[in-house]
Amino acid sequence: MVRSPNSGTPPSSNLVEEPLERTLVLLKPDSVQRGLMGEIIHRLERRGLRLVAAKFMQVKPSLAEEHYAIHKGKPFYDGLIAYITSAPVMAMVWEGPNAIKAVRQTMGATRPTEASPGSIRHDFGLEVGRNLTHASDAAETAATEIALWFKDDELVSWSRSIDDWIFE
Ligand code: IDP
Ligand code: MG
Repeated sequence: MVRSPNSGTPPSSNLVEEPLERTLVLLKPDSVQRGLMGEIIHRLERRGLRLVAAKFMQVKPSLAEEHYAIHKGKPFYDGLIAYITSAPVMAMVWEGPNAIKAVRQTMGATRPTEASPGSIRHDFGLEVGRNLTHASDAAETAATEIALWFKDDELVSWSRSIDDWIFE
C-alpha cells in the first residue's frame, strides 16, 4: 500500500541523533515487597525508555558493599547494606536519550519528602531509608554499575517499531 504523507509515518529527523544512554535501575526490597514492581516498570515504559536487561535476585553482601562503596563510613551505611540485602531486588538496565537524567527525574529526589509530586519516591515513599529505587547518577557511574550488576551478554540490544515516535 502506498502511504500518503499524512499516513502516520514519523518524520525523519535532520538533527544529529542524540546518543542513547544506559542507566542502572534497582527496584529495592521495599518496591518488591510492596508489589510496586509493575507500577514502576510501567512508568519507565510509558516514559518511552527501552528495557535492556532485567534480573530478579537476592543481593549478596559483597555486591551491596561494592555498589554502595562510595557511602562506606557514613552513618546510614550499615542500615543501607542491611536494607538492600534484606529481600530480593529487581535489577534492570534502561536506555534512551538522556536516560540517566530522565530516570533520576522519574524516581525523584533521594528524600521522598523532597521529591517532586508525580515522581516515584514522592508518590510511594516517606522515608529516605525506604526510598524504593536506585538509579545511576552520571555516565561514569552508570557504566561502572551496569558492569557490576550485568554481564555483557545479558544486555539486549533491540529496537521497537514505535522508537521513531519517541526518539527524535
Ligand atoms: P540516591 O539513591 O538518590 O542516589 P544517595 O545519596 O546516593 O541517593 O544515597 C544512596 C541511598 O542511601 C539512598 O537512596 C538511600 O536509600 C540511602 N540514604 C541516603 N541518605 C540516607 C540517610 O540520611 N538515611 C538513611 N538512608 C540514606
Ligand atoms: Mg546515589
